[in-house]
Amino acid sequence: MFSRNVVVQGKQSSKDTSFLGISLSDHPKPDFSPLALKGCRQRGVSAGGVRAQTAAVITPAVTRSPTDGKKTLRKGSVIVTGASSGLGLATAKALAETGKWHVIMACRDFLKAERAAKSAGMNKENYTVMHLDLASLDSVRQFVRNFQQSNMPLDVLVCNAAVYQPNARQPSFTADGFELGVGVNHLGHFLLARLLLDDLNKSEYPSRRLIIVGSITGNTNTVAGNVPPKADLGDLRGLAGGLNGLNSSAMINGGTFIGAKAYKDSKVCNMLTMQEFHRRYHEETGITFASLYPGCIADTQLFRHHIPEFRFLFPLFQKYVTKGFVSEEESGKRLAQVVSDPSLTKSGVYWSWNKNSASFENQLSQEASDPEKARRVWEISEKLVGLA
Ligand code: NDP
Ligand code: PMR
Repeated sequence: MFSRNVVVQGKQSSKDTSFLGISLSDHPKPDFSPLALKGCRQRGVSAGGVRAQTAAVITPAVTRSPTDGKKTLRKGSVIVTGASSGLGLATAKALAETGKWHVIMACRDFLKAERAAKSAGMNKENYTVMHLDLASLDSVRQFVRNFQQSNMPLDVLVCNAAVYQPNARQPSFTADGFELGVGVNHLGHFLLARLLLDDLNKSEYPSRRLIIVGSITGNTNTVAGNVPPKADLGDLRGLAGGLNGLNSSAMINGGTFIGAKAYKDSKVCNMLTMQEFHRRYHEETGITFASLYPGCIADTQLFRHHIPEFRFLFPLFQKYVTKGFVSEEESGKRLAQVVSDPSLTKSGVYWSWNKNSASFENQLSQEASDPEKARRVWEISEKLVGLA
């Protein structure tokens, strides 16, 4: 069902800094401008599915110099959702600074993203801001069309954006009527990733990756995951009912609305979705599917809806009590590693980092690694976003 013109996949050692013997530091200055790329390839995205390609012309990832025959790898092209602050911005900055990546910052607030990139010192030639509001499926589809029309290649997609409403007493909803936390964090990203899978598959880049940011707080096999309210998707009756709070609950398990639980449930969906992608598509596409817990970045805007006292005390608690605190900069380096490190090509993995900031494959909770639940979340989600 799934065909790819070129499959370039290799095993790398952890010390390797090159893909297939191609120097990553030998980049020609890439030109992703629409004019330069126009006509580089044809597109074949079907409604959320991936379909066999017909004579697609691909932006080559590797070119050989006509004079000395030396191979060079073009700049990688990576979409990062929610790159206007916190982890997303730090990751965009870390990748852009290498000079080896062009970052498409997929953000709902264009001006905020531009300002953030500027104040982070990102060089204009290393990023493009494109509008994406994950709280609207129309916006997700429009983003995909815009991206495809730009004719930029897609080598890595990072689903990072999130909302967290710990103090909301009543649910709020996306444009399509889904509870906001799960609607943005899971359903918007689910549609985005499905629609862009074909583009990832077309890329000739040596390592293509789809990364969905998870969290420790969705994993009940940890202390953090046992702080109430705990994640629990139950029998998915609320999700199956559309999370609209009218004829169904706004919560995945069908229970009463709790903002913090909606966020944690959405993170479980993120981690289940990554694994389901892996099971369905890794073997035939070679794409690496991964999730991660970047550490507790306790001073990001994720906590903007918490009371001021919490925002003051939480970073101190994480720094001095749990010692789980990481800076935005450090977390950005971690996610950038999952995007580009040649040693992190293993698919289906949930990455974490130890006290020395070394990455390791972490264990997910029973619920966050339940294949039957993952399949059902996938099937219900594709109905909700209009793919099935
Ligand atoms: P931030 O609030 O700093 O960043 C979230 C980003 O998501 C912002 O850019 C925000 O845009 C964007 N966003 C929110 N809603 C939408 C939407 N409807 N459409 C498009 N973009 C949207 O939080 P963090 O950086 O902390 O969070 C990033 C990721 O890290 C999340 O997936 C979170 O779950 C995860 N994470 C965070 C941890 C932490 O300790 N902070 C720990 C574990 C995981 P805008 O700037 O316009 O608001
Ligand atoms: Mg948690 C023991 C380690 C640990 C870690 C690594 C985190 C991470 N937290 C830990 C423990 C505890 N937290 C304990 C013992 C408590 C009770 C005092 C506690 C409380 C707490 C609150 C109220 N923690 C929180 C909150 C939030 O509102 C945050 C949250 O759940 O956001 C969804 C949060 C977090 N703790 C973390 C991390 C990473 C978060 C936030 C972000 C996230 O998971 O995305």
